[in-house]
Amino acid sequence: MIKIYYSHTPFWRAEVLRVCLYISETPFEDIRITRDEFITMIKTGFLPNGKKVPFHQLPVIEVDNKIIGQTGAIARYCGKASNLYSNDDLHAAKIDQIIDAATDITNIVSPTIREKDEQKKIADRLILKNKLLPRWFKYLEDLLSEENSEWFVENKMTIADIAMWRLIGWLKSGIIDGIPTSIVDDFPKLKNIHHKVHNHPKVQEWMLKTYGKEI
Ligand SMILES: N[C@@H](CCC(=O)N[C@@H](CS)C(=O)NCC(=O)O)C(=O)O
Repeated sequence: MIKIYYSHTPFWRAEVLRVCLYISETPFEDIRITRDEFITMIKTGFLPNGKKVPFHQLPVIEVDNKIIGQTGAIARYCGKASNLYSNDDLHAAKIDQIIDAATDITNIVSPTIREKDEQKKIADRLILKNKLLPRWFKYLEDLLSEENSEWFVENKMTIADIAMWRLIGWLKSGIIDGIPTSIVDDFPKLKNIHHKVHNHPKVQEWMLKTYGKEI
């Protein structure tokens, strides 16, 4: 059985793994790491159960006693197990580019979360809000227009849509100071993907069961 190790948060990197397995009713163990355990893991590279984490980062999955890291790689593994990836190489690459875009977007937002200088944080968030996020959202919106579908790939929901659902959900949640809840409002196709995944009955069931509320 696949084991997923991550903090008790619905961040997209882990949530794409959990939710695709949950939707497809593929059994998995959802192991939540405490903050102290996470900090220890970063320092030592070991999980509380003594397993070695390859890049001192989470999420990781464990399969047949092997720990594997890197969100893209493990999202694909779980996507294949869930039948929410693709057997077609071109479709698979199109899914991959969305997962990699989610990583790129995360990588422009995360430094502003770690920023200690309040003035710089405010300035960086303004650039995110006015320039960088709209730019990335436009790229994604254009891909959706070209695909002529409500989904990123193959006219069906895949891990690409699930990853973007949670990434967008995070960005428009209002918890990132300076990033308004309206941040995707000018991108209707992207907004629709969030809406559709969000309202998937199994996703609703997952959120209520796991977090006691919609996220
Ligand atoms: N390249 C990794 C990055 C994962 C990552 O940055 N994870 C964060 C938590 S969301 C982490 O473990 N940070 C600790 C660190 O990098 O020291 C991936 O794609 O999975």
